[in-house]
Amino acid sequence: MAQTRSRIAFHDLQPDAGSFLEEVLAGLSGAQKALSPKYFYDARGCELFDAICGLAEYYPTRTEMAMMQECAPEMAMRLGPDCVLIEYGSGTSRKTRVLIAELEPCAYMPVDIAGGQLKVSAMELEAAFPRLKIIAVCADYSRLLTLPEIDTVGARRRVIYFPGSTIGNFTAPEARLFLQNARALAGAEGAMLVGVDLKKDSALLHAAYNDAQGITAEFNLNLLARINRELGANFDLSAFRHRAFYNAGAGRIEMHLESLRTQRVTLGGRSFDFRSGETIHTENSYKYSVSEFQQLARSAGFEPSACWTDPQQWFAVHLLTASR
Ligand code: AVJ
Repeated sequence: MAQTRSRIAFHDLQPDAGSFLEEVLAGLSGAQKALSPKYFYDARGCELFDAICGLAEYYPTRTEMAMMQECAPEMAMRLGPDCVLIEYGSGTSRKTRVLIAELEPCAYMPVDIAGGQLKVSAMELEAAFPRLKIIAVCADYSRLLTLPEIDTVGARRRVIYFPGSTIGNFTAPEARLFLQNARALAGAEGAMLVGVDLKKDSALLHAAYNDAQGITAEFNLNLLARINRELGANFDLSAFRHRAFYNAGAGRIEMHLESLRTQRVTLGGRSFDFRSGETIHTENSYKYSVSEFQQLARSAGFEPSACWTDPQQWFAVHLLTASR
């Protein structure tokens, strides 16, 4: 019988439960309570986010997917042969498939904080691309400065794919630092493909984060359910509601969880008081015009070398190359 060898390597660099607790305690201790959106993605959170991506109101996923189907050949041509494709926040790797088919990278390195989904997606990808070498890394990419096995793949060029406008989770200074780190990791010949949601009519933005079915609300509230499950907190989910709005001055959607009454929550031997109407800030989703994002990229040591947008000007994909 023919021997089958898996071409998937899996590295677990995931932050431990202790750092989750510490971050949650610190986040609930400030004047404006806040939690990091990276903690949305437990198994239920991944499921809910996938459902969001299919919502009629949530235009980014299908818009960027259509752009990839149309523009991936040109992207691949510009990037050239013998690339290693690194993806931050790979999720289901659905958009990446289009790019992989055109680019034919010598290896694909998906990086995601959600280990379960990462494993499943890597196996599905292996079935779809039998010759592709896959090195999956479970990690918080916002803190990643090196990648395991990267020197063994023999690539001419490192390409970091960061679709979905996930970069919008960072404030401008955080995004600059993140891009600088990505620039350092990608090296001299490095390139980056970044999907960025464009500024647009605020009613459209509002609808995308306040869907009629309430899936986004469930996604937001699942963060409290996760903290109850994993950290033994006692959040009463019926006493919080989802709030999302466009903050035009800051150029971002903000998601919050609003306390519907005065209440006290206990967690890790500490207690946290909420006033009625007080919120926990759970996510920023910054929107950038093409020139705003290009300026940010330049400030981080990248040269904007191409940019694609959809016909409605809702979404942009930027190709950045390392400037010397
Ligand atoms: C995955 C961060 C790009 O900000 O649009 C979707 C997450 N939050 N609906 C976004 C999200 C609420 C999404 N990103």
